[in-house]
Amino acid sequence: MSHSRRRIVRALAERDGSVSGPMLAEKLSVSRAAVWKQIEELRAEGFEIESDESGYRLVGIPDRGSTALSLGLDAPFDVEYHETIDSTNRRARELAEEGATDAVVVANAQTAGRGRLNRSWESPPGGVYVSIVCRPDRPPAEVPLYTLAGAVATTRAVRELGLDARIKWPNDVLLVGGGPERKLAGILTEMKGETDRIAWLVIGIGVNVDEPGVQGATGLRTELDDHVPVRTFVQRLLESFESFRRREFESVLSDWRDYAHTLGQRVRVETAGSEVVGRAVGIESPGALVVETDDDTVRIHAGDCEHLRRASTG
Ligand code: BT5
Repeated sequence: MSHSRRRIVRALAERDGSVSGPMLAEKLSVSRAAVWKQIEELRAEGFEIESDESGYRLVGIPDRGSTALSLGLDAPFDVEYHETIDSTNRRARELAEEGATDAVVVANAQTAGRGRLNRSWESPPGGVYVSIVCRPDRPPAEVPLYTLAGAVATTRAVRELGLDARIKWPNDVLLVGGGPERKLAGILTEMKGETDRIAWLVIGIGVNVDEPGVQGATGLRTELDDHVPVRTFVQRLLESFESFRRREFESVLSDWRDYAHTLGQRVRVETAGSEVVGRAVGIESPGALVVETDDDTVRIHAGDCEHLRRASTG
């Protein structure tokens, strides 16, 4: 099934030229008929595979599908792909409850995508909707660091496409050049905690490709005016997230600061039941925004942030 499909496509991808059916069958210890069947299924997934008397040759990899997203991915995630799903976070939570770890759910469209605080996330077809399941052996208080890591990983992947992406605290990825702020991506982190450690964590990332029809939003295709290499984009995002897990996780804070759009701005932050207005001056572990108000310095752990206008630097 899909495991041998992945091995076949890997064997084809490793070769510039063609690979014969018998050679593939021997390499994978399966029958030639099984190879042929898997090649047909790969074609149905969108892989372009030419065949002639010398064998099979891979000439095109699709942007979507679990086999395509797994091919060449340098991170240990098991990818589950859906053309359409209600919510990748909902499915990821289900997998987490079943015991999964290092799993990723990816969809082309969502019918009930969710934002924070039960808001909805518009998820038209052709977007990037990704939810990562992991089980860090860390205290629940550190969860915000993982949200920041999701934002940094997303920002980095967008910047590699040549766009000047910036982060608005805590979890929005914006494009700010050439006009007003435009929201490109958002992150929804959900978790189950035990007293002293995280049981599971789901980091859900939505990146618009086309404009989703939400005021103030934009998409990669709109900004790039070009084909968006969705497969490599998702892979770079996952690899970048993985690199934080391998490093000292606190390093995410300095990367976040490098990409932050919020720092140095006058902000209004709405928290549960109150509002803080002041100048955003820093971020502290595990993700608190430090705001200087007229008469105090406050640390905000959760809320909605609005950029008012650039603070004067004088
Ligand atoms: C977020 O919430 O920004 C988190 C969005 C997370 C979506 C991903 S997609 C994969 C995974 N599966 C899910 O079901 N969810 C996650 P928040 O900061 O609360 O922002 C939500 C607000 O952004 C909405 O109230 C709208 O105003 C606006 N919005 C909705 N859809 C949008 C879109 N596609 N692009 C930009 N803004 C949007």
